[in-house]
Amino acid sequence: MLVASLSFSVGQASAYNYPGPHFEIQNQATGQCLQASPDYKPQQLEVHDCGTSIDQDFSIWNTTNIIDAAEAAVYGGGVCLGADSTGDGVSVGCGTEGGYTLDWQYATAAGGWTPLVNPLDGHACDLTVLGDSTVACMQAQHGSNAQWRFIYGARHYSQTVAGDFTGHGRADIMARDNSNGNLLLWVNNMNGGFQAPRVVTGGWNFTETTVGKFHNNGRLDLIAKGTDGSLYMWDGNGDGTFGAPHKVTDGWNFTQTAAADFDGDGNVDLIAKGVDNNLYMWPGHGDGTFGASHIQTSDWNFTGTRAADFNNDGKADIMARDAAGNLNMWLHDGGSSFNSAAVLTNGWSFTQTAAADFDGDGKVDLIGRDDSNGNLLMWPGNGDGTFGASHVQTGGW
Ligand SMILES: [Ca+2]
Ligand SMILES: [Ca+2]
Ligand SMILES: [Ca+2]
Repeated sequence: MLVASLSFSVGQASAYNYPGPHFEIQNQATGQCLQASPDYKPQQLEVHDCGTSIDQDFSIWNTTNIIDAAEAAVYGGGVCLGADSTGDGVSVGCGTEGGYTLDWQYATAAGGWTPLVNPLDGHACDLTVLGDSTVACMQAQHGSNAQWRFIYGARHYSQTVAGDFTGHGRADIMARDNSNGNLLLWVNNMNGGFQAPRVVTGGWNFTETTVGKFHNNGRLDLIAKGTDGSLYMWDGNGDGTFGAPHKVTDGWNFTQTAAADFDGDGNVDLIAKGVDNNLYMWPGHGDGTFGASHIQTSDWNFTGTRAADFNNDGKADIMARDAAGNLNMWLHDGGSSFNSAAVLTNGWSFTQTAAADFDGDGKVDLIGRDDSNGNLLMWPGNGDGTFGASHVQTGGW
């Protein structure tokens, strides 16, 4: 039986009116966050990597409603998280079309792991992941699979990517400013820091933002998924600016898009996870186009997939987080596949990760956002698939 209404009464909620604090809702077991699918009205909740979508940015509205902040600008009242929209126990959604009650209750202090509680009967109404990407609100579910938390704080940036966009030998950082939708570029200042950000373009309502030298001309290009579901490419000019977008393909129903040369032919390829949980690879042609995909591996139960040559053997390696919170690395086996995963570290509570050489020593480094405080950290690469101790690059990410 699905719960029809939940009362939202987090302690400080009454202090806020929309647009109050923005946050994401993260599952403890998977590390993934809820997203209000833009494809359904009323909204269906889906599960994706934290910080990867503008539709993961929720807000509190007049103390009782949690709304999709991204949709609020379009629909005024926003999209709430609420009761069952289909009656099939698989999806959870609510909105103006269904007349659902919009009340929620969040029982413990903000940031803690807890089930969501139904105030009508006192039972926990836990948002539980069913399958790969849908969510059910069910009673009497407990354990880490049912534990969720709000990631509060200065979640200012999303779509974080990195690479040497300006051709000066050290990696720059690019990310979306969630407050206004601008895509910003922080150029490496060659001294351990970055220049003040410059606006690359406005209206960056794209997801799956990925960078790669897809044209073999030494310039980094951008790839991203539009709100129409198509995948687009912006050819890089090599100076931090880009040409007009052109479509790569329709219907990019994939997540965790990453780019690197996986088959060793010198052309940058794409990998991404399908809704069937397979990890696919599209071989690049070196001219901004790609060949037909093949399944690289099945059962890709990982998040935050990133790719780069982490051990300096000239072959692209893969990094991703497993459901237990371990950060794993698959080193390229030199053929067309990968060695078995090695655990780099456990307790990986970082998102917005990007891999590039920031300090110019020829070894790929890593940046990532600490979800507990919004700091962006940097781990210098050792060039052998391991990393040195992290330092805080900046706060308020
Ligand atoms: Ca290739
Ligand atoms: Ca490698
Ligand atoms: Ca480095």
